[in-house]
Amino acid sequence: MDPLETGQKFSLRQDQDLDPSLQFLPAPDAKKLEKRPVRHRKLWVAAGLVSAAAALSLLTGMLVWRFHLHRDGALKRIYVGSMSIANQRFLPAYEDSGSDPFVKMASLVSQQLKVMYETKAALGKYFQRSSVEAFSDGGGDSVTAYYRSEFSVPAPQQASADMAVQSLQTAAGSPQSRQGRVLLKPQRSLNVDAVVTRAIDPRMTSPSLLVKKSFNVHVREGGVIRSPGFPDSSYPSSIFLQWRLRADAGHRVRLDFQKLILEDDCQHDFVRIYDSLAPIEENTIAEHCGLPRRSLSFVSSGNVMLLTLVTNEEKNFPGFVANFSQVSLAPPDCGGTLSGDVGVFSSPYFPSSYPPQASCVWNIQVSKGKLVKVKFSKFYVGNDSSDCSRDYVEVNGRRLCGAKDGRTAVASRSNRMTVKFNSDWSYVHQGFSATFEAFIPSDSCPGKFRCTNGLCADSRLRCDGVDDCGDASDEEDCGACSPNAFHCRNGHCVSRATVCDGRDDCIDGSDEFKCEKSVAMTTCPDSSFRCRNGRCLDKVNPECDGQEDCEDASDEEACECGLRPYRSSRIVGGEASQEGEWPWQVSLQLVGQGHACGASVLSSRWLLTAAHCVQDKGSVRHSRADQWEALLGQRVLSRTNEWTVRRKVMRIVAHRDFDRLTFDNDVALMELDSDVPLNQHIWPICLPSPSHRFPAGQEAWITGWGAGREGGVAGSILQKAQVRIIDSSLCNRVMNDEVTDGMMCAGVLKGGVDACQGDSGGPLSVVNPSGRVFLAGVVSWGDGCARRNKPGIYTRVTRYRGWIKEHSGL
Ligand code: 4AZ
Repeated sequence: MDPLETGQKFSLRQDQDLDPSLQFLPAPDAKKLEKRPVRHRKLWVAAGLVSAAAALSLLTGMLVWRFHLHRDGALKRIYVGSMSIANQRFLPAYEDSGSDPFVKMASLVSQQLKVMYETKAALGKYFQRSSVEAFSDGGGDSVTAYYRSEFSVPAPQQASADMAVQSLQTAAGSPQSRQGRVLLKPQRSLNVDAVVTRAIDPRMTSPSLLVKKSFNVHVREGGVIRSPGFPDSSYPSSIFLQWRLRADAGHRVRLDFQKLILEDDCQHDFVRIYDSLAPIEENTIAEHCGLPRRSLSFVSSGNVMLLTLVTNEEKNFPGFVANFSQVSLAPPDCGGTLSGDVGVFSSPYFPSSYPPQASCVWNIQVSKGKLVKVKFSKFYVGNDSSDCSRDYVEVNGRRLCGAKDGRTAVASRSNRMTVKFNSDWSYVHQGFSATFEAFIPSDSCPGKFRCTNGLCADSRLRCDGVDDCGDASDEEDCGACSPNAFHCRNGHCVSRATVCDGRDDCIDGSDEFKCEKSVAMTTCPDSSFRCRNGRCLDKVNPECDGQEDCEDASDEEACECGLRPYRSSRIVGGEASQEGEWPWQVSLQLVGQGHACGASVLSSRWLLTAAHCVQDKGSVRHSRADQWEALLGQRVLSRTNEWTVRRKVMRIVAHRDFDRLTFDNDVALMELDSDVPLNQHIWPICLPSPSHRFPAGQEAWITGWGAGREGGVAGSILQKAQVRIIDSSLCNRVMNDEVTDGMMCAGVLKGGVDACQGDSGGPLSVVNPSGRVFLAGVVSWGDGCARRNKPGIYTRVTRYRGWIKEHSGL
């Protein structure tokens, strides 16, 4: 099947209106590539090279001429635009570019454009042709046309041509809009209300784009769009695809990306979303590449949206899958009167991005005698600028914009407050979520710490070494804890009454470390997940599964881990891994000696490895941080590249109860000397909660540069192999009862697949049903490698979750 036509629920129709000559380059003639007898080979090779070079230069020349340089050194300049036409009713046939009404209307629009361009000296003489690509229902009695116009402009005149095109911009009601109407003979004229025309993004007309396709999608019934091949193969290179999404009149288009993983560099591969059916820069809603962190959910301002995908480099990335639907034009949460002494409100469609051209006003009124405080728990509104002139929130006349942390708050001087939200034409963000509450001026922080700036901070965050107020007033006067307070390991002071109450009051758990079970009343059973507020959940593996199961959402916190940007996915019995397949894999290297052990990335600062890797052996001081370097983002050890990161190790924390004889507690943390950038090649793996279950039989992956067979040598390409978790009592039977509670077994009992020397410290990775990867184990030991009935033994990470938190804060 054509990979460009897979996975689409809607009917695909390739538009004819894109330049057909841009679709495919001629395939090489296979016969010419046939082998010749040996004695003539040199001659043929020489002749072949000459003719290939000639053909190549001819082809290059033609392409350059075709796409850029015309006869007189003029450059092809393409503009795209939209035209709003009043007094025309939208016909369903306008969605079909082959229909008569479409063709007739398109011809009128093209004529109108030609006349418009001819009014400008800097344009008329260079104009070549226009093509109308689509129409949409403009609401009321109006139709919007989307077009593309080609000019052949001498290089020095380009800037003036761009300006002339911009000066054609008209808006409804402006004096120029009437000009547009009288340009054609009255009986053939279009009543043009507004015109926007802009130079097209040059990345979309690059001569290297071999395939260009357009798809028309009506979003009424909802459905899915996938990039070609998703999720089975990576998307092709050198393509330009666009999906024109239309909703019914009186509705908006909503597009929710479930996954989007493209190459990091937006100059090469990107998706762009437009609040229009033409790729007009001014109507850009968002552009994304790489692995975006924020919400990827968009709503249009009207009933159309354009999604474009441009790819360029041949690289191995999965692409995207997105759901589309339509929502009613009136946002459910845009302005109104808010009364009562406490409440919540948010930007339209939050947590989706707000639509362009939105404007909402909330009037908050609390009881007489009280004041209003509005606190923004999330705030991503436009870009930070001094005047906040584009997208902004205005509170009591003061504008806020940009990204703000959850401590942004504004208080009123009366019992009323007005909050306005405004978004402009382009580039949207996630928006805001806010709470308001009434307060009595003298006690503005009931039960909390009052910061000098008027904000209220959780009392438990006082003196924790972190500026929680924003003005650091919660970190002032932080001496020792008062006599009746408990001193947490992280420096917090909490009430002694909270020690061993089953709640993590210190935030680092240290008030719950040394508690008798009977005292810790709300400790959860081993099998259930404990929310931060102490609630026990019976759901299996609720952490980072995309559903908030705890009231305090603590099961979905810190869940950026375990995602693999690349789709496809010296170990014995393994195979070579692909670029970016195991972005948490680290090579721990002894200075001057090279690779010695594996490790896993837990964060931009911390790695997890095996304690036995960092033990001193006689005069060899492997426990010293300065003996080690960590190599991250690497696949082929001998070949570093632009994304490889080498870091010195600042600190090693080996488990103090590591037993050199039994290998019990074989776990160690390494702190890097500086943060590493997290990207498609370096990404943390998820740490499982203590209750996380990895049942026997579950598939897991081992990875490393260790020996390819018992007694063998280390390899250069990162190897991967699939194993299964093995039941502990069965494992103990075959391993002479040497497997402790802090260990787990994985492997293939019939032998042949295993970790081996040099893999130690590396990850045993388990992929959960949603594709997120958890660190089940750390490669620890075994009876040889890959022997029958001798599985690999791994440090059981769930057992050390508290220890990791205690020593790294993660
Ligand atoms: C090692 O020496 C080693 N078969 C690691 C894992 C295993 C054996 C040896 C498991 O680092």
